[in-house]
Amino acid sequence: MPAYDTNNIFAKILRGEFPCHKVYEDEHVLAFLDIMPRAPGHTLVIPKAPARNILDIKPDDYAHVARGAHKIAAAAMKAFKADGITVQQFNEVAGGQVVFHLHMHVMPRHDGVALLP
Ligand code: IU
Repeated sequence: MPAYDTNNIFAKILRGEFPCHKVYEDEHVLAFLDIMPRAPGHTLVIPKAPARNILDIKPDDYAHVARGAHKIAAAAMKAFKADGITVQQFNEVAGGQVVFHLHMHVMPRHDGVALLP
């Protein structure tokens, strides 16, 4: 597996070198709106720790991301009057990953409404 690339776009967002629409931040994670949302309120939760994906991250750092997604899911249910939430996380090219800083997708869902491709 390739090494973590400190110039990936989410690393730049963490360093404040690239803008994002921030939804939540604490000591361990940052959450921001996806620029190509697959559903209204589609949010990405990323660790502040430099980790390429689940194959690279320390278990405690992954737990921080899961905790962040848990918070965002509850808030998004209310904010978007959602009927459900989809949480997704892709790893390596074969696993559908495009940006190589670990991120969890949190997508509010509504009955009968499909995710955008
Ligand atoms: P992935 O398959 O989980 O790695 O997809 C990356 C996601 O990051 C995808 O949903 C993009 O719309 C999203 N994204 C973003 O929010 N901001 C960016 O500057 C870039 C990608 I590049």
